[in-house]
Amino acid sequence: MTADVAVSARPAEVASAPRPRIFSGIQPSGVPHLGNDLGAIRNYVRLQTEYEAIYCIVDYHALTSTHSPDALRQRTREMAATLMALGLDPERCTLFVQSHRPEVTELAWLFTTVTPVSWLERTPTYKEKRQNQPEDLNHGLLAYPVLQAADIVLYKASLVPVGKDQAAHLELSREIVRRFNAMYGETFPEPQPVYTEAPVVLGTDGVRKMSKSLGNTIEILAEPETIRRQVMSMVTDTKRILRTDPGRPEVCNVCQLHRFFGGDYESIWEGERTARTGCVDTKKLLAERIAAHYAPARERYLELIAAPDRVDRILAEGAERARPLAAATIAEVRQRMGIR
Ligand code: AQP
Repeated sequence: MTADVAVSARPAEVASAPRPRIFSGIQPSGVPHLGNDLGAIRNYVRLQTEYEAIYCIVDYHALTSTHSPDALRQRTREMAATLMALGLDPERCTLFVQSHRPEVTELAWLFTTVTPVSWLERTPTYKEKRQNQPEDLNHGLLAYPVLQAADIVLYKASLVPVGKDQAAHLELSREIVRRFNAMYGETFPEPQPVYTEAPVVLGTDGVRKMSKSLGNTIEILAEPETIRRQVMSMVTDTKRILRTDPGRPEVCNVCQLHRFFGGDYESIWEGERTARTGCVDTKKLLAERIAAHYAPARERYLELIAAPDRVDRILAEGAERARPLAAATIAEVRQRMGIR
């Protein structure tokens, strides 16, 4: 089993030691939602100062489900603008596009040769895709976790900030790495996931994980009116029928999300428990707070997306910065595997 790693401030005595390396990838697959931010991006931002942070917009992965070249190009840039708008600082971290460091495809191929197909066939995401999109069950979907393992260890990262939905993939990355190390000698650290305080954010349906493909998202950089509409559509405590019924904040997704917006969630929960407030009031407040919280990021996003050359330059610089790490790993792996 994978151990959850709590990552916090590094003590002063180790602050001068080389910073451990972290890596995470995010798909350029459309509009960012609250699950992405609370579950992963907040940790990207938090960890970029204390760790050597490498973040990648994984367009090769996105090709397993996006077959529109224009959409992919546009979304890749939009995701870069989103991450920077939410707080990634290219001076502090390395941010680039996966395909701009194509060494990753070589490492992924080399990893396919140590990865049993049965491991890939049992991944939950693959099983789900086999069920939901039999018309486009491409090889990339099966090999997705191999490429993901290559993404992480190409840079010899040991920590990976992700949401809990990625736990099975991460476990598979660890297995691939263990197997490689056993066959060819100790080469890679086994990557560990790092979770936020909200490792699984539920969608507006209050039951399933917030996810674009399920259409149950709150789009954090949307106009306030869209955020309001999405929050107002949220399912609350299903046992609270009448306005005068006491609510159960522990099971109400709206109340849970209040934990992350404003420091007064306990008093909001008390209002629900005593029926002093109704679900509609609590939702309106949440919508206002989410919109206000992300308003500055939305402004930054609009500025960045209006300056595509600047975004592209930052991404190109990030890919250059990653080059020596990728080259060194590939040279080492070739040597170990007998590729001349
Ligand atoms: N609901 C969530 N709760 C916590 N973390 C989440 N993440 C995604 N949804 C939640 C985390 O966000 C990071 C980026 O994920 P991704 O690249 O898989 O992004 P996505 O395509 O935006 O995720 P979706 O919406 O779930 O996409 P579909 O519906 O296409 O599968 C990851 O670290 C992920 O864990």
